[in-house]
Amino acid sequence: MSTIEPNFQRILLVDDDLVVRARVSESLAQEGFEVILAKDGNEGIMAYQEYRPDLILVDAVMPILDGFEFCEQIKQLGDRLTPILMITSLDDNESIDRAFSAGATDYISKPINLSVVRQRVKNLIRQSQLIKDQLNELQQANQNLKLLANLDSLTQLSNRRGFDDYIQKEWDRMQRIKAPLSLIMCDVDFFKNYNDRYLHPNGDKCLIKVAVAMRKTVRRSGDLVARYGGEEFAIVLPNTNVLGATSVAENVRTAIKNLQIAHEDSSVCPYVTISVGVSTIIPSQSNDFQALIHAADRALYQAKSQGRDRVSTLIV
Ligand code: GH3
Ligand code: MG
Ligand code: MG
Repeated sequence: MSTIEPNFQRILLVDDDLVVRARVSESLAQEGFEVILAKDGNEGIMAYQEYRPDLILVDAVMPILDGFEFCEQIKQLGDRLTPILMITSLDDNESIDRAFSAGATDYISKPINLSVVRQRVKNLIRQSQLIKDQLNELQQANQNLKLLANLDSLTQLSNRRGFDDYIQKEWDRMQRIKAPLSLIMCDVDFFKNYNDRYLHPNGDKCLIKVAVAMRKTVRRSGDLVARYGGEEFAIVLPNTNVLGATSVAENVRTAIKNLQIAHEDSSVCPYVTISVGVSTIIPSQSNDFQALIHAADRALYQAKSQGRDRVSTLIV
């Protein structure tokens, strides 16, 4: 009948009564649970922190730290999930109310009926396992959403948001290790003409091919190729000096040209080409990554105005 795997479940039993501890723990151990014992609230808190149980059984009335205060402390430690089963005296309505308001999940009354304990424990563990599974699924879904939110749907590259997150992170990291951070900005030449001649859906296909070629060319782990917007791409190269970055930029420019995507309305080449701006900086506190973007943009503008299909470099 039972769907839970008792062997993997750990129960913390906090009770000052030696007889209760012995009877309950023996009964739960027979069900396959691992039982951790504590004889007062303080010991219970320490055992909780050490063993992280799947369920807590706690007596309401104990010396030093009672069951109600124990519950409150567990909640203060940030645990909202572990079920707490409080042991109260029979027909003590006030204790039952206090147990719930202190954060207990359920209660059982003394004198303890062992089969009631076993059933309640199994039910609560099953419920909490379901909640944990659902939380895990939610966390996974959230993570996937976050990844999607940083991804450009056309090219599957990082989008502007992913780029911003990444360059900020690498800016901070390079500042700490005092290493250069390089940025390459690429822009497809005469792309408006391309769309006009070959139509927008083919423009999209062209951008996908460009993106794939860039990703194939920029292979070092830590490098990030992003779609900066429209027909502009950005490549972040951490720990890369200006010589290295310029050589990557040249490789990318050549790779795109070598795709030989026909572009009859380009005045620089019969194929699709890109213009590329490169900039390198050793991050410091006196400026931020916008300075690097600005410099790479200026270099790109230079490459355009000097005739396109070329790389231009600017050191900040
Ligand atoms: P330049 O050589 O100076 O860069 O000229 P250009 O025509 O490439 O520059 P401009 O900025 O005038 O035009 C960019 C074009 O890119 C215009 C826009 O329609 C096109 N574009 C931007 N995003 C997309 C997209 O997602 N798909 C397609 N097919 N075209 C896009
Ligand atoms: Mg542009
Ligand atoms: Mg362009």
